[in-house]
Amino acid sequence: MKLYFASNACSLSPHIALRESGLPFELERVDLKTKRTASGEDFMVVNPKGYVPALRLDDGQVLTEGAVIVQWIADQRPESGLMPPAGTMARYRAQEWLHYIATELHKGFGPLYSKITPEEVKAAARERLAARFAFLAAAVEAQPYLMGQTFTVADGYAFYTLRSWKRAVRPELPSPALQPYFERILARPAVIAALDAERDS
Ligand SMILES: N[C@@H](CCC(=O)N[C@@H](CS)C(=O)NCC(=O)O)C(=O)O
Repeated sequence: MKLYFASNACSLSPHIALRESGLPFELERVDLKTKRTASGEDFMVVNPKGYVPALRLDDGQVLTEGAVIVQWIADQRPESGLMPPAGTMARYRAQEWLHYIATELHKGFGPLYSKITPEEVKAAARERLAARFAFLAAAVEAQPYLMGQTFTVADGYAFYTLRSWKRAVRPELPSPALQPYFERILARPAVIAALDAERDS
């Protein structure tokens, strides 16, 4: 199995999921500007959508869309608890988080990364993101992880968006309750190893 990734990109979420799962995998760095991979592959052939993450499975298929890739990874190791069992209400709750993180948080950063976004649009995007993060903060105020006591792939994805806030907006997180949550995830050995492996050499 091979994960196509870029440093500081949302591919960090499946990267964390893979390390948390203990599944064997390889990493392939993608240059998102040139769409070439470190080993010289044309990334547009791997994933015609042109973006990371993409996961090449052992049978050669390529799976895309981060919120789906992490569920596939979790389902390979059900005993890891990275995702509740399919068909349970808890599974839908975890999917509810994944979808919220993908559509309200991750994609909410879009305007901040564009050179042509007017400053007032960027300010509105930051304000909207802060309001969306407040909902995340309320969920982790009284429990260590989004789903309760157990780390799930939703926390790995949420961690990526918190890191994005620190990089694209300011070092202080939008709600104080998010800081211990961020640090709890940052201290996980799988997360430390993923960040280490993604560092540009
Ligand atoms: N819908 C995709 C979006 C993935 C995405 O936004 N990837 C960004 C990095 S975080 C990317 O590769 N952008 C480069 C590009 O679009 O050219 C998903 O949820 O996985």
